[in-house]
Amino acid sequence: MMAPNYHSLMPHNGQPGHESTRGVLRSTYRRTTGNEPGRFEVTVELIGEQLAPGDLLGMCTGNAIRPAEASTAIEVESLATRLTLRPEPPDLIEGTNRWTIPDLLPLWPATHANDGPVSAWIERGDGTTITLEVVPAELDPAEPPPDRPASTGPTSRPASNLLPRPMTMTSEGTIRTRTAVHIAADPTGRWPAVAALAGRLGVDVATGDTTLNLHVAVDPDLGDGRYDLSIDGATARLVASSPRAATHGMITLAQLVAGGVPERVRISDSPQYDHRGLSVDLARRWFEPAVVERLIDLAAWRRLSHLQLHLTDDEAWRIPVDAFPALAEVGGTRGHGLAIGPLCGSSAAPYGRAYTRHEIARWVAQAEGLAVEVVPEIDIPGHCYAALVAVPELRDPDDTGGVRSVQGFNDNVLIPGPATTRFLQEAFGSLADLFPNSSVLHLGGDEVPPGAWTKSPLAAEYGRRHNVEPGPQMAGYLIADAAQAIADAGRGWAGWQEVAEFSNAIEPSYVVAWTSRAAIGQMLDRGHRVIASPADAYYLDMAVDDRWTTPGHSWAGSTPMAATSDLDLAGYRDTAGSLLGGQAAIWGEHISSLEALDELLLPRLDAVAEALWTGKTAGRANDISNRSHYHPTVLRQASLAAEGTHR
Ligand code: TNX
Repeated sequence: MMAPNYHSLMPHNGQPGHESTRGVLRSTYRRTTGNEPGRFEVTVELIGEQLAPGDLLGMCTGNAIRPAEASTAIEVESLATRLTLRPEPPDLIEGTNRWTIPDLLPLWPATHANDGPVSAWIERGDGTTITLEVVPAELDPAEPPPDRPASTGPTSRPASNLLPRPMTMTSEGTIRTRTAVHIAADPTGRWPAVAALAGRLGVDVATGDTTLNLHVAVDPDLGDGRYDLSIDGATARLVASSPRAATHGMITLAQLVAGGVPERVRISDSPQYDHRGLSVDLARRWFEPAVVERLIDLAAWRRLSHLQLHLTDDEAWRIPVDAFPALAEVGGTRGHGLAIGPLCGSSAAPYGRAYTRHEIARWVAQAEGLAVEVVPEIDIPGHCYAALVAVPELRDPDDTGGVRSVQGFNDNVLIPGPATTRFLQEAFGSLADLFPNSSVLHLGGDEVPPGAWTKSPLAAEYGRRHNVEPGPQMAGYLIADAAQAIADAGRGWAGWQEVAEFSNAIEPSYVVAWTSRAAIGQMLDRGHRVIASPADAYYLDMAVDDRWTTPGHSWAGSTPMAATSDLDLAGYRDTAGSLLGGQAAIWGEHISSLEALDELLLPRLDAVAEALWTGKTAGRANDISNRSHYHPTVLRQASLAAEGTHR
């Protein structure tokens, strides 16, 4: 089977198609001592043409940066991670093709190259733009090379590659490398979806030198989530407590085929936690729908149970809502001259779009067939810059707040009132329609900027009518409206941990503890059902180490494999059984390519999958990393990796 060419599925800066790259931007970062941010120096060089008076430089950086007073540039405009500069003095760049700008200050110290410029363009006086190729920022002085080169393969061959490891397994006899699975009996009808999954991941379960006849049976008495798989010569028997558990058993069988099927196998298996999730940010970056399909496959292959899709944020709105077509049309695409300008690594050219109904329906069907529940998220009441630009009537034109979110967006909150209530009903109603199989819809609720709603006349009026002080507690009213809209659609609601600040007539299905490991215990103590997604262990957008060239965030520290694999959920006091499980999260700010996505996602996602399925953690980092090499990533097929097993 041919590996799909995922390389073509991600737009790269500097080659967006409708403008050719006619210049390059290089930058260096010098650290200062202590906690003071250092300085970036940026040099723009046009190729084959001169800079002209009136030219502006636009760029997106990982960390927000601003020019110091002594620089050769003055800020014309900025928003979050976007900065537009003009030369100072204005004639500085006349008659030259180079412009060097020293003394650009990041708002906090840069730790990785991707904190610096990641996209850039020149805006000309006539309204046209020149897209610049951006060379990753260099550190000056350069970092010494690493002590040992990064490992490129497994350090030892694991006895079994299965991932996650089943709870109990014994095997013996010769290993058969090319096995075809033939269905003798399958009342669940689940095998075709699993066989198709294996095929997409490069594992051939349909042809081979030997045939395995698979008999499937369902026995609800087996207990929650359990399946038993036995192989004896040419016969495989799978007894599962439910069709979902049967799917898990079939995926285990497909993994056995990928790595080689022993003559005799006994597996008895069930998950420790019901919620084994991955959350993906589809707003900050644009991923082709096929990349999302691949992520569904990768999650299913690791027997994850949930895939959360973060579909809206300040930077984009990615789903159709009939009553507000502008959300998708305006909120889905950003670019120079559009209502939403370049942000978060995109350049001057139009970037991204909303997903279509048809694309979303494909994800829903695919996930359903593979026992993965999709948890779609619309993030309110903060993180709403894109929605507010697309639907200006949701703003308060007289709001003088100027309140800034952590990510640098001003007044990015919904204003409570009748227009917003209708908006929430329509938006969450559409979300429910788009994801008919999702039992829980996620309403976000995170990171409302302090000071929100204190300077808005409309919020004040709402406050008078509802007897609430204009200020942070208004988030609770907006969350309640959204929760009601979700309940009206017959679904449960979930939110980030901030929603626990507000009492709500409708209990959340769960809250996601995210700021730190400590938050997990705090949310349990408050009596909530909790999903553990602590940034210092399960946020896979955190860089794996402190090296300058390593991609990722560092606000929760760097998170090496062991930090992820050692998180022991059994260590939390949970007498009520309220800790439903955990969730890895990959935020999009630093996902500049599918290579970066792979580098951040794996093998740490495997550590999360293993811990949540088995409940076993500490000291497993090496073992999991070794096994991980045999499993598919976004860009790597499982079968190619498995060939290495039988050299
Ligand atoms: C915090 S997690 C956020 C996201 C960022 C992420 C980056 C959460 C509820 N809010 O908006 O993308 O950190 O790590």
